[in-house]
Amino acid sequence: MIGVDTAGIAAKLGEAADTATAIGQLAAETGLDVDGAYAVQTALVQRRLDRGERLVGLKMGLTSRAKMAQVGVDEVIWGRLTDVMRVPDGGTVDVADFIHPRVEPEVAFLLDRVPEPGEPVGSFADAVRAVAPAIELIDSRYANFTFSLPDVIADNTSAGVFTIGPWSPVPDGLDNLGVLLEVDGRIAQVGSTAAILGDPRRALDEGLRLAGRHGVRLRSGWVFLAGAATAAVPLRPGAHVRAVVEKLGVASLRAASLGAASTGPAS
Ligand code: OOG
Ligand code: MG
Repeated sequence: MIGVDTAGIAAKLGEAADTATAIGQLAAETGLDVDGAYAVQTALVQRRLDRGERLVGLKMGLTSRAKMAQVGVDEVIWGRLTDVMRVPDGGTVDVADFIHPRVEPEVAFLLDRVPEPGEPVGSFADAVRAVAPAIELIDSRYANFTFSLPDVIADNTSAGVFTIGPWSPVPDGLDNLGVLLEVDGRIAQVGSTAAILGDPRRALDEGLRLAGRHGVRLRSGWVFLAGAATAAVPLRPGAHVRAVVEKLGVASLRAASLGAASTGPAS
């Protein structure tokens, strides 16, 4: 990847997010490959850490066929979550802080004892303390929400903000729980946790493996988003969104009405 301007690409993506202004795709013109794209993602997230944000977790992307089909990229990807990206359950965001926000239903894990590099992956029950329904608000920084694999990796996998519902102890089975995404009381998407790599627990193995390739370790106390079970839907001003996961409960998020004040992300 000689000649790729990692810092320059990260700065463009960071500016696009900070100003909620779409940019054109970058990978084709800059020759960015997957490894180079993760290096850009690292630099992009470092900009947030430099202004005082803290890493609080990892998110998986494109772990379901529905998501792969929606964006036309068919590889599992991962990105980073910071404290400032987390919106309290039932909280409000302002769509004006984003370019073309979409929401999707997720399953979240609260990590407990994650294996050290080189250590065998123990049981899921050892690695995960609790599970919760969650909502991810994604917002590609690319025009028309259109990107290649390296583009979306560089853009921190379209991460915007996320909301975690109440934590529960890990239930016996996680592999076939019903998932609903509701907008203003109407069902917008229906799915099953089986859509997430056959079983969302597999997303953790993939996260350990894929992030491990880039020297990234998962930490006790981190949140882990396993990836959306259904396609994402556009978030409109004034909308009330609920993600319902069987056995786990509900996470909810509101979009402020046009012109209303918000408690959304500071940036
Ligand atoms: C990429 C992010 C995918 C998921 O849960 O699959 C993702 C995108 O759809 O823009 O977060
Ligand atoms: Mg997601």
